[in-house]
Amino acid sequence: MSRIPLIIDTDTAQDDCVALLVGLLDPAADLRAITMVAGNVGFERQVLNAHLTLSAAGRLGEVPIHLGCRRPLVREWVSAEYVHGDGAGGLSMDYAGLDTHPQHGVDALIEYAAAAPGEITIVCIGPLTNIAMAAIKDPDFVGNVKALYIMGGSNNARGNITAAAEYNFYVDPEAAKTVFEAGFAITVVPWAPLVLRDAVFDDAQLERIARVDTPLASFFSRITGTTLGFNESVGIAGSTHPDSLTAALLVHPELVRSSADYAIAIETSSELTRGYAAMSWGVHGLEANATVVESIDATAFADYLTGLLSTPTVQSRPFIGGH
Ligand SMILES: [Ca+2]
Repeated sequence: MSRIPLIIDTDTAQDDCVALLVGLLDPAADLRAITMVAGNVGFERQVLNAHLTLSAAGRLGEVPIHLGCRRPLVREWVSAEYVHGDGAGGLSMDYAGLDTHPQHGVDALIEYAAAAPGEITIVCIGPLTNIAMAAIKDPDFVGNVKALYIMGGSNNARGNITAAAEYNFYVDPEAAKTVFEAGFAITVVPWAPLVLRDAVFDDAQLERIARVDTPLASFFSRITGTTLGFNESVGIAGSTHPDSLTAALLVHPELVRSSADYAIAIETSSELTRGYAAMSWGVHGLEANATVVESIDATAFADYLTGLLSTPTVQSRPFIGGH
């Protein structure tokens, strides 16, 4: 079986961790590196969450973590800590001796892509700052990357951080605009309606995972548990899995039921609709620049993640903390 080479560009909290598990544990995935971008929770916290996830997968120290941009291109960083807490459900471990890679995340993206032109796909599950910076810094970057799988925006549907905008594009709209105008081959996994309809795990599904008697399933239950109260407060009945879905669709495109080409543009000048992704579906005379996933096999996706979490692993280091 040929494995799919990928890099995950992440603001590691909650479902980002699950997306990392897809890259780390799916036999069809060849996760070459993790690059960190400012997003969900504090930057250093995100790095710890990545280490925790590598440990949960029994792969601590095996995949390099490169630190990327610590704030958006133009704007002040906007936290989502009110949603995610620390992003790891209060888990901790002994971090002694754990290092991140000395090379900057933007340079790492450029180098990995240049070393294997046309082969590497980047799964982008945070604000697009690092990707925009790489495209600005190296004119060959766009051509060297095989594809971007981007979690962001909504397809003519509601946002999350505002009525108009989804968090990743809202935090760094200038970066998102740069990326969508750069000429990458892009697949988009939008927040709504796709994730809200097809990638929410309700109580029954979460209980099914909790019954999977593996350390990974316990890790999953712990890190997703913290957002359930917040989700309920905003009318979402369960845990949301936008980031793990994005990684899963790269590795298992058969999960996609329908997708279509769109012309996507990002709003950067309005405060009211900051970060809004206008997704034009082909009737406005605009040139398409992305494929948008419109529906997936939700049952197969839930089965896939449940199966992944059934993987027997031995944690690299034991977790400290717990209920
Ligand atoms: Ca994320």
